[in-house]
Amino acid sequence: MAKATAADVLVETLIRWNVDTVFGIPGDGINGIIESLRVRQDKLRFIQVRHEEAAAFNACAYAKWTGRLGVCLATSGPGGIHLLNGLYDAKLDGAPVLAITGLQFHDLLQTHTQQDVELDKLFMDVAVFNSRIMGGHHVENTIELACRTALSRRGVAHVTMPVDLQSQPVSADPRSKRNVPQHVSNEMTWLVAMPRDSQLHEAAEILNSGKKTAILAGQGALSASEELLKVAELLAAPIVKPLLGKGVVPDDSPYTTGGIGLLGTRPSQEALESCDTLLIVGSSFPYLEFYPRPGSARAVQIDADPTRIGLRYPVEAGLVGDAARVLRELLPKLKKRDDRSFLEQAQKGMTEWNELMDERGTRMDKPMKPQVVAHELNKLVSDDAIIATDSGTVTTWIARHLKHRGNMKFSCSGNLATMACGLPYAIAAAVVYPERQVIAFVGDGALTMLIGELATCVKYDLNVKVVVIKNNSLGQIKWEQMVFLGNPEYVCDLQPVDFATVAKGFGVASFSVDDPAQCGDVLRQALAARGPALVEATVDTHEPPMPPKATLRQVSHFAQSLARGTPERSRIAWTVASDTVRELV
Ligand SMILES: Cc1ncc(C[n+]2csc(CCOP(=O)(O)OP(=O)(O)O)c2C)c(N)n1
Ligand SMILES: [Mg+2]
Repeated sequence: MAKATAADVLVETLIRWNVDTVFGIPGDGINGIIESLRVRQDKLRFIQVRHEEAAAFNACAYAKWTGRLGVCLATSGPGGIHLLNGLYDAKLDGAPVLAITGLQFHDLLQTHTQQDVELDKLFMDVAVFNSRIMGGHHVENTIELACRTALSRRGVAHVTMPVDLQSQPVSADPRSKRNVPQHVSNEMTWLVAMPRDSQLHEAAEILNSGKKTAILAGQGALSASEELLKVAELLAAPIVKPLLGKGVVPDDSPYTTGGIGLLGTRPSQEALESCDTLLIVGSSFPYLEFYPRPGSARAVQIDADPTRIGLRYPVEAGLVGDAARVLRELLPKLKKRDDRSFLEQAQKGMTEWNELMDERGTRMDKPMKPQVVAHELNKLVSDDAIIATDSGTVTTWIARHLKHRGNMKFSCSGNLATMACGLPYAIAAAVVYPERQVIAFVGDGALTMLIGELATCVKYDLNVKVVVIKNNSLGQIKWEQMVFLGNPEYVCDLQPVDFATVAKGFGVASFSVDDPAQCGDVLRQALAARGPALVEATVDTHEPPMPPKATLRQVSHFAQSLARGTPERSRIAWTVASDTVRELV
C-alpha cells in the first residue's frame, strides 16, 4: 500500500469528524487533497461547483441547515480569494465552517511565484482559527483544532497547506521531538452554561414587573419554540421575529406578530415601540432603530454568547446559556399575567396586517405584482419545505408572504445581507435533504451573480426549484435611493435576461409567468417537475417594498427623488399612489 500522504491524514481526520460533504473546485494548488478525496469518495462526497464563492455559501448553508460543520475547499490564489464573501457570511451569521485552501510550494512562497497569495494572511479577519500546515505531522492536530474551534466558536476556521506537502508521504517529514504521536483526540465537548438562581430571579422580577412585554426571538431561539410559546402565554407577550428567527414559532401562532425591520410587520414594530419590558432571546438583530427607545423598557436578554449581552439594548439582566434550557428554568418563576390587552392589541393588529397582505398578494394587476408570486408560492409549499432567499426586495416579499409552519426551514444571509447566496443555500439544502422540497426565491440581479450554479443543480440532479423575481432592476437599491435619500434612481436598471431560455441552456426545466391569474398554476407545475426547475416571474418593476410604517421623512424623500428627476417618475408615482389608494379604501 502506498504510504499515507499529508493530504490523506487531512481527509481521514475530516472523516473522523463526521464530515460527509466538501464543496469546492479543484485546482493545481490542491491536487494532493483532491487525490485523497478521490480515493475516499465512498466516505466523503465532493460537490463540484462553478464558483468558489458558491462553495463557501454552500458550506455556510450546510451548517445553518444541519447544525453541523460545513466544509469548503479551494485552490491557491484565486480559488481561495473567491471564497471570501461566503466565509464572511458564515462569520457574520455564526455558522461553523472549515475552509481548506492550497498554498504554493513551501520553498517558493513569497518569491513572486505563480499564485503566490498567502491565504492565511488574507483570511486573518474572517477566521476564528487560521493556520498554515508546516509538515505531515502538523496535519492531524491542526485539523482537529480547526474543526473544534469552528464548532465551538460558531465561526470560520481556515487551514492552508503548501501543495508539495499535500502529496508527500507523512514519513518524509521528520516528526519533531516534542510532537508526541497520537496526542490529539476528536472528542467534541460543548460548553454547558446555566445562569445562577439569583440571576434567574432577577430576570423574572423584571419581566413580572411589566404590563406590556414583547419577546424578540432570533436565530439562537430556533430550538426553543415550545418554551417561548409558554412564556408568551404566561406573560401575554407577542413574539417578534428577526428574519433568521422566522422559524422560531409558526407564523400562524396567535403569539407572534411575525417579522421585524423594514421587511417586517406593523404590529411587530408597534409592539417594540410600546412595550414596557423586553425579553431578547438568541438575537442580535442589528437594526437599532426598531428596538424600544433606550430606557423606555426594562429588558432581559438570553444568549449563548456572553459578549452579546447588552449589545443592542441596555438590558438589566443577562442570562447566558442555551435558549431552551434557560427558558425552562425561567418559566416557573414567571407569573401569569391577568391583563392580556397588550397581546390582544397585537393580535388585532395582525388580523389587519394579514388582511393587508392578502390584499397585496391577490392583486390581479398587470404587470404582475411581486407579492403575488410569494403569496401563491406560500400556498403551494409543503410543511417541510426548505426555503432560501436572497438580498433585495425579494427578501421583503418572501419574509411577509411565506407563512412559516411545520418543519420548514428558512434562511438567507442575515447579517452580511449579501446578494447571490440564495441559489447556493438551496443547493446545500438539496444535497443534504434530497427528499425535501427546496426553493430558492431570488432576484434577477442576485441570480445572475452566480447563475453558473444552475449547472451544479443539473450535474447532481438536485431538487432545487428556483423562483426568480424578474423586475429588471436592482430593486432594493432603487427604492433606497428614492425613499431613504431622496435621490433620483441611478444605475439600478438591469439589462433584461431571458432566464427561461438561459435555464434551458443549462438543462434546467424552465417556466415563465407574467400573468397573476396563471401564477399559481405555473408554480404548481414547476414544483411538480422532477429535478431542478426555474420559474421566471416577470413582475412590476415599480412596486415598492413598503416599510411597515412609512415615515413622513420617507414620504418627503420619495417626493424629492421624483422631483429631482428619477427616470419613469410618472409611472412610479402612479404605481405607489394607486397601491396606497387601494389599501385605504
Ligand atoms: C454582493 C452584494 N452586492 C451589492 C449589494 C447591495 N444590494 C443589496 S440588494 C441589491 C439589489 C438586489 O437586486 P435583485 O437581486 O434584482 O433583487 P430586487 O431588489 O430587485 O428584488 C443590491 C445591489 C449586496 N447586498 N450584496
Ligand atoms: Mg431585481
